[in-house]
Amino acid sequence: MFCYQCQETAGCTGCTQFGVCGKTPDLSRMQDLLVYVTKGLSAVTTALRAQGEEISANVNHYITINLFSTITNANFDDEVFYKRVFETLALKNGLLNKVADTSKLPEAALWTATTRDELDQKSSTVGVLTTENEDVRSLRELIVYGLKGLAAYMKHANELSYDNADVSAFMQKALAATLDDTLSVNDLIALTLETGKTGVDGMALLDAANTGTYGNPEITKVNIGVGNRPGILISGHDLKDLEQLLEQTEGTGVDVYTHSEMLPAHYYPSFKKYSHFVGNYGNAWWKQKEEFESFNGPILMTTNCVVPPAASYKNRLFTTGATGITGCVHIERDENGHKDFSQIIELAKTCEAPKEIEKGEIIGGFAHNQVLALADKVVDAVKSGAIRKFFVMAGCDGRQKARNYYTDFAKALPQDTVILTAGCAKYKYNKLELGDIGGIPRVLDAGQCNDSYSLALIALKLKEVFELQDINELPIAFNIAWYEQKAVIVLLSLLYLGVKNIHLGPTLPAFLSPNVAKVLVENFGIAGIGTVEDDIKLFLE
Ligand code: SF4
Ligand code: SF3
Repeated sequence: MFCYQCQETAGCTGCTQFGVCGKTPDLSRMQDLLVYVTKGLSAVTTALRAQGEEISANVNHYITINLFSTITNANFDDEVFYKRVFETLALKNGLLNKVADTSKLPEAALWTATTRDELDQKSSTVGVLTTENEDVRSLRELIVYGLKGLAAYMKHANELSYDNADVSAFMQKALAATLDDTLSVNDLIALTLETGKTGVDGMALLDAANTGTYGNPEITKVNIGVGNRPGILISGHDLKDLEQLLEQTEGTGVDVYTHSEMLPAHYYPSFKKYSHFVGNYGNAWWKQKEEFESFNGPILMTTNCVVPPAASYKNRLFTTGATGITGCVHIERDENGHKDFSQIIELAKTCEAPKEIEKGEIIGGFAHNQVLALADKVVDAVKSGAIRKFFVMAGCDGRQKARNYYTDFAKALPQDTVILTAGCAKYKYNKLELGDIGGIPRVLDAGQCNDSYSLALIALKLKEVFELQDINELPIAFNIAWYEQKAVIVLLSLLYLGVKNIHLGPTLPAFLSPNVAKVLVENFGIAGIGTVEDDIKLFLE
């Protein structure tokens, strides 16, 4: 196996024996094969679009979920990947005979198989390292990882009946392009930026889907303690799953708690009407082994990040959507999108209430609509000098010790600075007592990682208010933490929006070759992190 798609990749170069995340070599190669056949299908759909054919939403959505399933910590169930490879081949074979000229199609579009043995054999020959030139490989993977992140966001929007066929068409064109040996490094750099542009479109779509369905996030205090009834813990990013769970648990005597990236659901008006929606339990994804243990009740994983569970709570762990764990019950949607969570609810009734691990409240809900409602106050604070600088610290959290940098950084920032956050990165500092500036909390949480879009909108609005030409003239610094591929699409989107000098940590991606890293450094001022002291000095210069 060879995988270097996430920040925790072994030795900061690549997982070759076993995934640090728990991915086995067999699973890794079957995920490689799924990406390969998805690229093949995308080459076919792209050729058909060029002939003027329309591609159905079903095919678009199928491709989206394929990519999403291969995101770090989404799916550890080998069988899912065999099944999806066969289904992808069947979809592709059905479309292939409509292509007028198949001679220009890549091998991935023409290859097919009918037995598991054939899949096993092929899977060892289609991994990342099959691209020999390290710069081409680096750019291809940068694009594919960005597309994986985008796919996750599109899937959530699709669940809420929001769609954008142009985004799907681009995703498939870009996937097909990663098979094209005639593209130069410069072509691939251009495609990388176009991926960022489409990332903005995808996040805008998801923002419209979430706010259009559940209302605009508003300032909310979220309880981090527990009640005395049994509970279900829901994690991941899928708000539609949460909605269905809240509806089905109402009046059953079972409470619902959020974990990790589901925390921001509390900020949406639509979910406030549920009195059994008690609060948020625990922290970011990587603490799940201890927190799922002490929660006592069932856990529903709607998306990444799930980690292979301990035997002690495995029978309480359920997956749905793109997630999967061998041996855990997976809840499927029916043809109308309905999911039946009754077995989770029945199990919850037999469980003890969650063990209290902390008490108190955290505050959030500072997505674009809420912050813009406070715009006058914010602008005045900037003009008067009460706020000297904003620090965008969005992104992911992770288990590496080096990430304590972000807690130390937040603590060391001067009192006249404000942190803008989104994603599970927030857990490194959202429970610190950092105070407020004239009533504006010093940590403004916009929501999930996809709500980084909100932070970009806020920056664009401030640029307009202060009548600046360039977003980089604003008193905003970007110190982003990344872990998995959703952070890659957030990063590419920010680059597309013209944001310069983004610092990325705790380490730079292993998939950036020295030459590709150089392009990012020279053109966008991308940098890693140093010591807290040096970095704060640098940012405040
Ligand atoms: Fe390694 Fe990350 Fe790939 Fe898992 S996802 S195998 S930890 S690089
Ligand atoms: Fe976290 Fe996985 Fe990335 Fe949505 S839950 S940000 S790491």
